[in-house]
Amino acid sequence: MRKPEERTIDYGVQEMLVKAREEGIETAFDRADAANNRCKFGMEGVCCKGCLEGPCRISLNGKGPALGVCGADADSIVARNLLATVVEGAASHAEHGREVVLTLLKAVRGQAPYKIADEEKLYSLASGLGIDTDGLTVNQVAEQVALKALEDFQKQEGVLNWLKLKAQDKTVAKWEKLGILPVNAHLEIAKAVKRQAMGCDADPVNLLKGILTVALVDGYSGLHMSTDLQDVLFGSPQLVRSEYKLGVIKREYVNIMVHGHVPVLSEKVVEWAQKLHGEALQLGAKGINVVGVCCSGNEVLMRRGIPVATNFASQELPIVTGAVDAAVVDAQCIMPGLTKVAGCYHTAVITTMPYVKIPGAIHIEFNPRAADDAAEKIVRLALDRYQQRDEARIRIPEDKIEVYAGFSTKQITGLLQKLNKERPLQPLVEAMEKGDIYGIVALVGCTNPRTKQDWANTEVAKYLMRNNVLIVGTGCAAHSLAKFGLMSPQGVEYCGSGLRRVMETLGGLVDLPALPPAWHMGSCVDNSRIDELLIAVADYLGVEVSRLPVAASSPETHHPKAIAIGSYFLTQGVDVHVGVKPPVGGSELVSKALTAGAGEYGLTMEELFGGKLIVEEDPVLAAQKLLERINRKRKALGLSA
Ligand code: CUV
Ligand code: SF4
Repeated sequence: MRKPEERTIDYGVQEMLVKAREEGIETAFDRADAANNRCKFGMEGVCCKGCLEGPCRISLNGKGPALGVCGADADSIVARNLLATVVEGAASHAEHGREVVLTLLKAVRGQAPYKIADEEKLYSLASGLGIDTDGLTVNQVAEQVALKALEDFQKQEGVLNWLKLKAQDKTVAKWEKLGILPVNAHLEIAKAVKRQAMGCDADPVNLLKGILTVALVDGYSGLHMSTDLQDVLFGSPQLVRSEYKLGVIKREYVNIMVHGHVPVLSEKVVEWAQKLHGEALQLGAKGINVVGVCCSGNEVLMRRGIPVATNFASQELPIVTGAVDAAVVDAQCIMPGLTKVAGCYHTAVITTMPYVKIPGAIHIEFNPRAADDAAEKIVRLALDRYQQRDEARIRIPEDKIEVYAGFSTKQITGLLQKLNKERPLQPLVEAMEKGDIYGIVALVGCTNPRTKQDWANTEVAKYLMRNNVLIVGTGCAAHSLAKFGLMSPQGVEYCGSGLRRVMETLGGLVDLPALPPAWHMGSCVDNSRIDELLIAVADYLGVEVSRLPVAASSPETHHPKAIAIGSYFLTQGVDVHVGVKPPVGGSELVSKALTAGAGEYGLTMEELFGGKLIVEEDPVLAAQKLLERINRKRKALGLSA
């Protein structure tokens, strides 16, 4: 059993782990310790459960079977398993995108209580999609945009509309030549599920191409479409101040924790928490306090400044404070363990989606049409549970910290326009050329109960900042950086002098001593914002994204979605680091295709796109490797090393 300080570097979480142990409550960290003896075949990706002839596993030391019963070898099995993983990630994101599309469509047809919040973004999408907006009302334009989005789940030929809308032409041409362009999200996902099934695709190279197609589905039908239409519905984020860590839970308030992903739900919960404020007062509370966890937390933080309690690995711990009255979830990254922990307190865990239920939770179905009804019920349930609190068991860590978030592309260009009205990217690019900003690294992904929470995420970021690398963060990794001050003006303490100077100059434009050196760009689907920023810089320089001195890093990965996002960045030629080993070691072909340099091993990612996968558990070594890659790309671009 690891000690609390070996499980997380977050003091509040450590304190709650101690409390949980005192009260005999098990958390994911305990279960991770108990599951420590992991199956080697699974770890290397050579276990196949594809049919009832198996499960088959390929020997790792050459002394056992080299083939499954059907004759599949390690290369096919590893590639098929990886495809299945990427499909899970892409399906999660594409379903997210589709839900948002349907919400928008219902909203503009008067069938759901949501309104257009960002008309400017709507019109820019419409024009990008080739929609003639002449004579159309705003709602009619939105309807056309939504229908274009829906086509990406329906059409039988052509290419995803959102890919054509968002990707760089030159890169698209590369994908076309390789034959990996996706037609429609559902079709590609179904095709991929079929091809990895027993008796279908056994060619590892062909399977790798299948992975790339699904990665593009993830990027466009998942990430980009979700962010774009969420911005239309709920507004594009702007710089916002808020707070992080378990100390944001307030004893005197009714506390509602929102967890999951799609803001269609969390936005309504926030709205109804405000509407029912008076009723909370009547119960003797000071109000209703909504706190976020994981990506739902990111969504409402970015647009509403709602504070964030914690991230993935410690999602059960807010409940251990004894002061969370309701935990409401939608989908993805929801630990079933939540209801076990909640069962030891007065907390209601509320599931909301017909296809995501958890034994022990209360199910209140949420759909866009009945959004107000459901959100009201959810908040009322929290008010109800508030009255059942056991005061004696409440203990809330005091620790909390200030953070600035809301770095959408709109926010960033708006800010830079104060320096250069006509060519806002000029100051940023100039700083990159001079080396004041040596490069940009996207610090993304998760935390994982197996590894020390927040440690690798923050260590990689700090090392890079010291070397003047600007960090842009999303997902639960962004939470890690925020929890440790890297997303506040004080974060410049960790910076090299060049980066510090740039952040101080930019901070001056918004009356802050400095801009945080790690920009919070949102949830996991908001990796699209990072993509958009990189494309803007690349277009400005007249090059492909693959040539920029940038990289992505996910030091504490856990979810298939993170693997899908990483694969998506690889298709753009961006180097991707992961700090938890993906299960591909059992196939030299697959691991080399991902990790070897151009010319080092047959066909590799680097050869095809210009970036590769870096697997490195040690955060300092990882940061050094990323710097070395950035250095290389700087040189190739003719920039100082
Ligand atoms: Ni979407 S995928 S843990 S970072 S929510 Fe956080 Fe977020 Fe899950 Fe990984
Ligand atoms: Fe074994 Fe082949 Fe069936 Fe997989 S698909 S379980 S390798 S027989």
